[in-house]
Amino acid sequence: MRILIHAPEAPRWQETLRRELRPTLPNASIVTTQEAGEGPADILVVWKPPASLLACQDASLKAIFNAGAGVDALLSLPGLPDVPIVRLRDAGMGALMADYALYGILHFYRDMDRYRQQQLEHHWQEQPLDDRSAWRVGIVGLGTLGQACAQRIRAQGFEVQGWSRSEKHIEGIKTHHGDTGLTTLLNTSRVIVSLLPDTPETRWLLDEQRLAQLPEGAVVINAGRGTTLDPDALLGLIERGHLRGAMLDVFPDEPLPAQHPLWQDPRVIVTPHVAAPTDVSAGARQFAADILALTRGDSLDTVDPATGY
Ligand code: NDP
Ligand code: OXD
Repeated sequence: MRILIHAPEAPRWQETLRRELRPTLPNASIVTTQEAGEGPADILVVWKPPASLLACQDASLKAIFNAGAGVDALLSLPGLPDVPIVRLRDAGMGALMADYALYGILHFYRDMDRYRQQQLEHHWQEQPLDDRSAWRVGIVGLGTLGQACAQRIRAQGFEVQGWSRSEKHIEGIKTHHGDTGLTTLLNTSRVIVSLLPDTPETRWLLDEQRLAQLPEGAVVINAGRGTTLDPDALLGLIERGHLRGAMLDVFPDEPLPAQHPLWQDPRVIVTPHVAAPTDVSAGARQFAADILALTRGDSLDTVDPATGY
């Protein structure tokens, strides 16, 4: 079996996959495109691969393993082979994403945006502290990462609700789905944390009309995909005073262009797509277990190309 890895920014995939697979698949050849070049494989492990790597695959390809949670970059490539696609499920990202979301919520809830401004003006003034109950958090996209965030934020004493495509029942979390569900969630959340994948259905979902459904003074956190939220609409609502601020990790164009007004606005925190880096060891352990399952003919949890995630 030939496992070809294309993840030049994360060299530890090869070493960890080798370690995990050696006891069961001692003869598997596990090589990177950097050392072996592009060519046919039985299994591809890739993060944002070039289309040329897909173009040289043949009938021996059994599956593609996407070394990240979002599959948008992979699914958008022309000539994607018709084989099962497996993506990372959590792989250490849930805990880090929950840190990120919690940081953003506390930043605004504890008035750090206002204290920062006061500091710049050398102005000493205590801000009245809200009760946590006034800061209901809405998680838009209640999947692996959304649920990890929901549980942690709830454990910190915030009321949490969430929205997903399918109906869900999660203890302690009010859940919504469908168009009306999204409106209800937006109308009743002081902060939203968006963790949506980029799919044909979610693209530009959080547009001006939907963002305006948030109550006055609400805060937006987006760490899913930049294409799910219209940044100009967001900025307009902040400038008009309807929204208080935002923390954004993902953008329609990355890196965020140097001239983009989001860089300048003190009410917006911009981070460079770092909310939840993958724990490569955990990811490689998942993929090793999945590759072994594949060799046994067991069914795998795979991406649905029709829904796009
Ligand atoms: P999941 O696939 O587990 O969850 C996606 C969630 O979005 C699910 O709850 C799904 O609903 C919901 N969803 C998808 N389409 C729709 C729709 N049309 N309407 C309503 N809800 C919808 O993904 P993860 O939680 O693992 O990851 C989420 C995203 O986070 C990734 O796709 C990636 O883009 C991003 N990401 C960002 C990182 C960063 O560092 N900024 C790091 C890692 C991931 P349902 O539950 O019903 O299927
Ligand atoms: C991912 C990401 O999708 O890092 O894994 O954005």
